[in-house]
Amino acid sequence: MSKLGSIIALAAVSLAVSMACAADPAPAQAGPGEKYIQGGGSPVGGEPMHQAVNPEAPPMTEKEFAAARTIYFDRCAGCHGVLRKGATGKPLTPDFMTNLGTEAVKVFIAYGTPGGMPNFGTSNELTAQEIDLMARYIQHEPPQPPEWGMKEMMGSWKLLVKPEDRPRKQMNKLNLSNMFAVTLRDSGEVALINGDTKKVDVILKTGFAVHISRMSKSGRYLYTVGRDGLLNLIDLWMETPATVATLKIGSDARSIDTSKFKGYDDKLAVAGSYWPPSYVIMDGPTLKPLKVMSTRGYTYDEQEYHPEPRVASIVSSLIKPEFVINVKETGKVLLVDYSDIKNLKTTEIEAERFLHDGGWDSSKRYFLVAANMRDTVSVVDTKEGKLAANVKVGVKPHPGRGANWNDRQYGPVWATGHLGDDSIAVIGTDPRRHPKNAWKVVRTLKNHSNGSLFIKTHPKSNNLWVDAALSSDQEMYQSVSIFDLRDLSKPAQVINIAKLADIGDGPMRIVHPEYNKYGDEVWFSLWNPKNRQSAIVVMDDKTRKLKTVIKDSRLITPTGKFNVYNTQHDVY
Ligand code: DHE
Repeated sequence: MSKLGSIIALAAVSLAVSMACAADPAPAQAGPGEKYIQGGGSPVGGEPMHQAVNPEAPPMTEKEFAAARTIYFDRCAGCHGVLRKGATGKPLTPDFMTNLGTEAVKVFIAYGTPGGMPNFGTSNELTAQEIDLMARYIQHEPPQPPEWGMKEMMGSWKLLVKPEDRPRKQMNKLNLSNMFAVTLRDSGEVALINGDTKKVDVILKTGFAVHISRMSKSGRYLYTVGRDGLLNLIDLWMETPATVATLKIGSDARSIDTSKFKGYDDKLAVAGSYWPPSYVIMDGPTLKPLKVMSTRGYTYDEQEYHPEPRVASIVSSLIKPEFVINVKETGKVLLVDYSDIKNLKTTEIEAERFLHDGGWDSSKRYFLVAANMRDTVSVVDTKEGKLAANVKVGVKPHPGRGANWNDRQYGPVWATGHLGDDSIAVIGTDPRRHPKNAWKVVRTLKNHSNGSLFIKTHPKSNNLWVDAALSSDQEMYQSVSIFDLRDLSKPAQVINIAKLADIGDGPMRIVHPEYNKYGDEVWFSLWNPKNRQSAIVVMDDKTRKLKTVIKDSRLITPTGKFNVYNTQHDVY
């Protein structure tokens, strides 16, 4: 095949290639959700790495190599993988790249591909000089970031307040169960906001671009995970809630949870890394690492070796002493039995590739997880320890933890929105009493746009709230759809939350609905870039009217919000 032929062929098969995850909420330039889903900005780029040279490739100075490496980890690694063996994007191995040659590779980088590769050149995201640098860089051997084993973890572990020096009872007057832990993404902090007074009680320093918060079973301890792999353990019982331990589990991470089976309350925690690809089981009250497990291995379908299968969502079973760990690139769900971690038993379930986020059904027996690049929701039966179904849904499902309700026509259901289209897939989840509907899309609702990230309802509510935070249209990403669960034949009411909040200028993406404990308020983040005013907008669930806007100059880039009670009890 000619060189041009190779280019065209590669363009045609390149279904979804590299992108940086938006570090601020400015409109995405690639297709809806493309920028987000491919990830990007990996903190791994900051790690020391050896310059690997390929004699077949055009030469690079040490300085050029270092500059290209930074660009790669900022913009490309999320999709092509740290080791460039391909993840959701194609492999960029030196043999293939040298065969294509510098000029051809430059064309791809500059113009993108119809399959989703962004046009880094014509969009002015990279200069001609940077494109030349990158075209040469990917013809060399990929440098490997350092591993991170028990020795490094123990070296990073800080037990700031020992369990015996902590309070025996709650020392503050806060209504902890209605508190919200709010991710302040770009300041690397978590705000603890009082759900009753709507005041910011405490702001705590956490890991870089902190991602999610999860609760211990008792509701006393809050755990956060930074993208740089730094975990914080926060004791909510202290006079002023404070971090009592930290641990670095790797250099790139997204997920964390705690043991919730009877008898294991507040005993263990588990966190998953993107790099090194692994998960770690820790002592819950101290974060002392107990066991590190690699997720490197073979893809479930083609049984090809993958060197960096990243750990995506993790949930904790209530019916067994098990963590449910989702491995993205191999498409496997691991049910890890933590009752005997010296003799660890793991059930490895073949699900679907590129597992991302998901949540429990209302019975907490089935876990539904989006395999977003395969337009599928995998359903795992955690009681039987096997795959219940792979359900085909819309384009790039993204549920967060999803939404459960008892549908008047179809019985218990769980729903997800989509990044790639404006549909909302409603899936039947009760094989015992509604076998005909189980693991089928029983309804498809119409969201106001594509680009949806999160969807939420509450057992006490009749409403379903859906964002479109990654739509490319400002009116859309500032709006949410609200469906009446008593009559889903009615179209959604669409409300522009950013206009309602009226806080000034900026792109102001409206993201992540989260209910308060009582199910009568829905909180949204008004996510502006870090140099602009952001806010939390509180809506009255019943009237669908604005209740209040929480404005505080310390609320920098708020994104995820985790109500203590709802997170503790997996209410969604
Ligand atoms: Fe997330 C959950 C990964 C970008 C906000 N995100 C998750 C989970 C994973 C993940 C694996 C599930 C964790 C769990 O349940 O254990 N997120 C990633 C990425 O890889 C990605 C695409 C790119 C990246 O480089 O990180 C990414 N995520 C984002 C954002 O840009 C968001 C919108 C803003 C932010 O704060 O970074 C974002 N992700 C969230 C939120 C959740 C989440 C709010 C938890 C949802 C919930 O209700 O549980």
